[in-house]
Amino acid sequence: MSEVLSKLATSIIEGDRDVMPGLTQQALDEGLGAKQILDDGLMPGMDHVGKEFRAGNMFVPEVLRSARAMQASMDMLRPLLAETDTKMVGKIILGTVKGDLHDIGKSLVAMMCEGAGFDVHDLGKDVAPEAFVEAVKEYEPDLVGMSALLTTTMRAMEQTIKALEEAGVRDTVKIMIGGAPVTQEFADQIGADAYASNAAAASEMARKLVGAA
Ligand code: B12
Repeated sequence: MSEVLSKLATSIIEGDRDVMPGLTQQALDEGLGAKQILDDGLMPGMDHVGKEFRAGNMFVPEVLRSARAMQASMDMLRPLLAETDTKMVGKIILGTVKGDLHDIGKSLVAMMCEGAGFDVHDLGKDVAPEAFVEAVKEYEPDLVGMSALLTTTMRAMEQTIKALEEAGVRDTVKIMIGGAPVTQEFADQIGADAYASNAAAASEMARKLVGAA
């Protein structure tokens, strides 16, 4: 691996946001393509962070720092990736369901999925079932991810799946759900395709669902 790519990976692991734009520019100046920088610099860094988080060696604040470091580089690479029409692993829309304002975990999932090579459309929080339906029609994603942190808003996940069914687009996507009160049993009960308990597991699951892992 070129030195600048391994520096990018290390800086993500260390959560050193400040050095990311400079290193990204250096990689571009050295003639590396945006996709190569993503695949061989950023993704190995985030992959390592995901593994450490799952092993209990890294915690949420550190993962957030790493994700922000990655974002600093992605902000520069995104337009270049779009320009060259680079094929990402897949497309995912994510949102916290209606009535729920908790978005820290969902944003973490968004950043890990981006680090895993997905084109991510984050719809934000308090997202109504109709807004999910509209987004599925507009972006034609492979995956829909829903987050809920309140036992009272978990029902909105079921309502969203129903709304997707009624709009005739349920079968065009895989649905993955998560959030502290959500369980695999609940996912089965409401007809979601997958559940993951944390952001690292979510990005791995997302890759599995699109057949990339
Ligand atoms: C921060 C917080 C808030 C903040 C949210 C800020 C924000 N921008 O997100 C504020 C202050 C706004 C808030 C408000 C409320 N909160 Co609050 N909040 C929390 C708190 C302390 C932390 C949540 C958090 O961010 N965790 C860290 C993240 C990283 O973890 P996470 O969300 O679980 O996400 C991980 C996984 O679940 C998973 N995941 C998450 N989403 C997804 C999605 C997919 C697709 C997948 C696969 C995985 C996945 O991956 C994530 C990363 O690893 C929790 C308590 C706790 N310790 O959990 C209470 C908590 C969730 N809140 C609670 C309550 C009751 C409320 C209020 C009703 C309080 C009130 N009376 O006003 C309001 C509700 C507002 C609303 N309508 O949503 C209760 C919920 C009880 C329940 N079971 O229903 C909790 C559990 C506190 C408690 N013990 O009572 N809250």
